[in-house]
Amino acid sequence: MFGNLIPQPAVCVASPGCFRLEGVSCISMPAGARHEAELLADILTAKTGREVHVRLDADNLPRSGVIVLLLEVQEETVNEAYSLRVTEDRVTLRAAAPCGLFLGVQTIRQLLDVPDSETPPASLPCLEISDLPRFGWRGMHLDCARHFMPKRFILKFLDLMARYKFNVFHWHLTDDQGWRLEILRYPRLTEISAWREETLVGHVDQTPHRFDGKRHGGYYTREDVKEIVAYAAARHIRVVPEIEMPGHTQAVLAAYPDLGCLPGPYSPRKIWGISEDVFCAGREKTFAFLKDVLGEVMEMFPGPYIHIGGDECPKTRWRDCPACRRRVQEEGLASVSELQSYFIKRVETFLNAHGRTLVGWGEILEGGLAPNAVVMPWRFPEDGVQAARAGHDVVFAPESHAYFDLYQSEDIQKEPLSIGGCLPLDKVYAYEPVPEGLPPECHRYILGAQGQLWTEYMPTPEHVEYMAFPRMIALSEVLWTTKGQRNYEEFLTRLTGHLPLLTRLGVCFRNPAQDQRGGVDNAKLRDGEVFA
Ligand code: TNX
Repeated sequence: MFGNLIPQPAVCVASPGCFRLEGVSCISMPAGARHEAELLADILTAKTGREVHVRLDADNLPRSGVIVLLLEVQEETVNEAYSLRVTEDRVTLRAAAPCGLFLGVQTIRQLLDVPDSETPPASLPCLEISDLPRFGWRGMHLDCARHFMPKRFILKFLDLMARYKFNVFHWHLTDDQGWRLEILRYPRLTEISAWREETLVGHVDQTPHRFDGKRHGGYYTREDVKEIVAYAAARHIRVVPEIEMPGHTQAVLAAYPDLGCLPGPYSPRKIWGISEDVFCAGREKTFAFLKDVLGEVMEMFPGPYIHIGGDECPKTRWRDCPACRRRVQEEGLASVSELQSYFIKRVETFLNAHGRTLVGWGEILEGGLAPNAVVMPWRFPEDGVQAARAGHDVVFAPESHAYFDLYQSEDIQKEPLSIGGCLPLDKVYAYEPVPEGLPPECHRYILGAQGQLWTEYMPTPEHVEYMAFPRMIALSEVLWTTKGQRNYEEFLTRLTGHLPLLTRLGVCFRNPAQDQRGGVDNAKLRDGEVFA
């Protein structure tokens, strides 16, 4: 263990002395790393109040007060690896790719933001770090369908992700309760599907249901998406949009009832849980709509992965639908249940033809996996074992260890209303993504894992932060640091050093030191009120 770094680097050797920022005259950078160098310059300027210049040439550098960034292609290139050497005269950050430099800059940023007790202010301790992540997919999911989250919060969230070296933002944009993405060809998605008349108050299990009587909604324009995707890219975070199908689509049917099995009318759902109203798998209209929508999604999101949901799709409507039954016959399927995999495979063919990879929740295994799909198991780790054994990439999103909508303590009277269950910090930290029983030759298919923020019971950004922090900080170490290096007690010590930083950043976190929330009036939350 060294200092307060989270996630802990692979190798870190400390030595006496420090590098003082006040003497920094310049940052030397290679062509291709201007962005990372400027980012570091901004960080240093903010710390010292003095402007730091970046320069391209590495010749005639002063003897001291220099920060050097280097891009060096090594034999076995790991893009996210970096090394950092701090001496009293010079800081040298090396990587094979700009994203490695970016991650190294995050380490420097954290050394300054969360200093250990021995390092004087505005200086870096002398050390040598050699670092690389354990997993390549270190994700955070955010549900903006159940509750719309403003753009400024998405940007703040991305920034926090970057500080803890997350690199995938899984953006849940559509669900029964709302559609959040502007689609030019289907304006009713944002006129109708993006707005619900009112929202359930209290837990869905408490009956009779009560409602708030307030219209809720919102959506992201193409301009918003462009800004968010660029903001993420500048932080080496990949955005994976999720467009749900065939289930979790009631809000779409409100605008385009022709896409359902029944004539409707439908409206965006006001309560939580699973709607039986799903896309009709029999009519061609559904697939034409999805091609158009996914076509626009691909224009907005340049990354390789498109998440199509695929979870929790009841087959009730399909059973009684003449079009669905005809499809079952024509395709020679055994039953309407097989329409699920028929649906996903058809959408995959379309996405693959456009050079994209389909990602879906564990249920896409039902009835046979689409040939090139990435599977995201959430209920059963065995889903991941099955998929990896069949040569499919897997990203775990386990309900058991990474659902941040669960309570953070057993003492639920002291916690804001949540969906239920309990996921305390130590359990997140103890998570092991590679399932037992997976043959070693299949380990390479485990791309990584991610934390989930389902927002049925999180109406505001502050509430999301409360549920995410510090659990996502624990997850960051699970995904970055080797298993053998993890130690919970020692992690808690480092985490304590991060709490003042979170406060400075305006993050409404749950303080793990006490069994109560840090700084916000709990009673308000229990009454379903929003955070201040
Ligand atoms: C299950 S996980 C869902 C979501 C809910 C979540 C609540 C998954 C793929 N589907 O629709 O929001 O549980 O924890």
